[in-house]
Amino acid sequence: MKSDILAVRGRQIWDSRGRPTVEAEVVTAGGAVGRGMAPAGASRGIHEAIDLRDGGPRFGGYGVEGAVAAVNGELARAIVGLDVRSQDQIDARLIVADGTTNKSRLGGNATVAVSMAALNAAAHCEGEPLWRWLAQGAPVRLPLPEIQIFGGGAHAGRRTDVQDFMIMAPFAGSVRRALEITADVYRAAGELMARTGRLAGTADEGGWWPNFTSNEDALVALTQAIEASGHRPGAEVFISLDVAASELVSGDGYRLPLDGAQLDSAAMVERVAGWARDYPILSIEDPVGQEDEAAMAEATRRLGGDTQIIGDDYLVTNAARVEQAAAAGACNALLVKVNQAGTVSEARQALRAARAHGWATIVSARSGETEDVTISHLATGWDAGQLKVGSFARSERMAKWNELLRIEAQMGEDASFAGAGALPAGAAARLGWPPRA
Ligand code: 2PG
Ligand code: MG
Repeated sequence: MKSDILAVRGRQIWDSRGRPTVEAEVVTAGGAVGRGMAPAGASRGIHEAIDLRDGGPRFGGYGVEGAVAAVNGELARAIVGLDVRSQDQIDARLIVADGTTNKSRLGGNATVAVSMAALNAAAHCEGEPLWRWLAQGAPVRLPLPEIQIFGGGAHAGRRTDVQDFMIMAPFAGSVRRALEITADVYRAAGELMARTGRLAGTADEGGWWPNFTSNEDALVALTQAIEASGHRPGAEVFISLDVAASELVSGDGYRLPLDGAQLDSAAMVERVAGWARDYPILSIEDPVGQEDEAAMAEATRRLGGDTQIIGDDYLVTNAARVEQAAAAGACNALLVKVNQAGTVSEARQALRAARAHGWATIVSARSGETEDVTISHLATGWDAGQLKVGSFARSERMAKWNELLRIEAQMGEDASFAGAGALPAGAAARLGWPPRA
């Protein structure tokens, strides 16, 4: 059959940090080709699929020769001959071929590249844009972007303790408008940094390098930048934080060097709650560490009624972990990173589990990225509601935002923007959503 997988090819390419990564191509008997490129995290969860590296002296140990060999050998043999449109079956074969619970033998970077390549080949085979192939005729919305303005934490030499200072424009009405608003805020923030003698370049994901005296100082600057851009903070533009608190764990508490603070779990929740009270914050990711479930539940109880509480390192795009979190009352939103799971199908299962609990879902890039735009299609075709890709600079980021503009154009008159409707119910209600008839 034309849709049968004929060949799988793997090669080493380079990511946005200049480190090696895995690219895979899947070719069908009918000549359809799909490509997938593995991204890489810097602030990784302990339960993520393993990013297999060669170690040793070459490329600082970041080599991926082993993972590439797995693509060309065992993984290729596992899926050649399958119908490229049967993603579940393909991914099941990849999982069995690896044989471990965390893809540590052949590498989550190898399996995710092959899985995404097969997905793209299936859409090509059907002659459809990927988002439409994924939607299978169901109505889907363009995602609300979550875009970084200052990048800190593990992505900027730990110059702030909080990792991502982002914005959201839930009332923008379209992706096109949301990106225009973001461009205004990003520019205003850069000008503010220059004017105050704090401009020091950009961080790993393209956000302005954070030159601040405290974490709160960054919140003040971001609120000022939103104001200076001409868009109203707390009315049109809101702040979204990724605290990435697993990176701050020290002893049995949290160390925030920039604030000169050592906090226990309760005080950490208190600190984040204080920021949420004093600034127009609509969303908070990983407010506490991945192993601090009781504190995650407490943060959700305190803040989740009107704020999105996202689990990233804590949930690692894993359906079973979503179930466990829901039972514990922790989180009301899931970050979906395909490479945390290692296959497209497992990531989709996690998304479905989150949705079944009424949670919001945010498809996300990693801090190490490539020009691969698959996630723009996943966020749309899966109707995830939100997309997080880092900042508004550097082409590995802009490629994803620009792809959303193309998808918006393909939808034409039917284009619908998720906006405030993408948020968990309490956060949406705070914004007056849904509007009363
Ligand atoms: C995160 C991501 C993206 P990393 O923590 O959400 O910002 O970072 O890819 O380094 O895990
Ligand atoms: Mg995160």
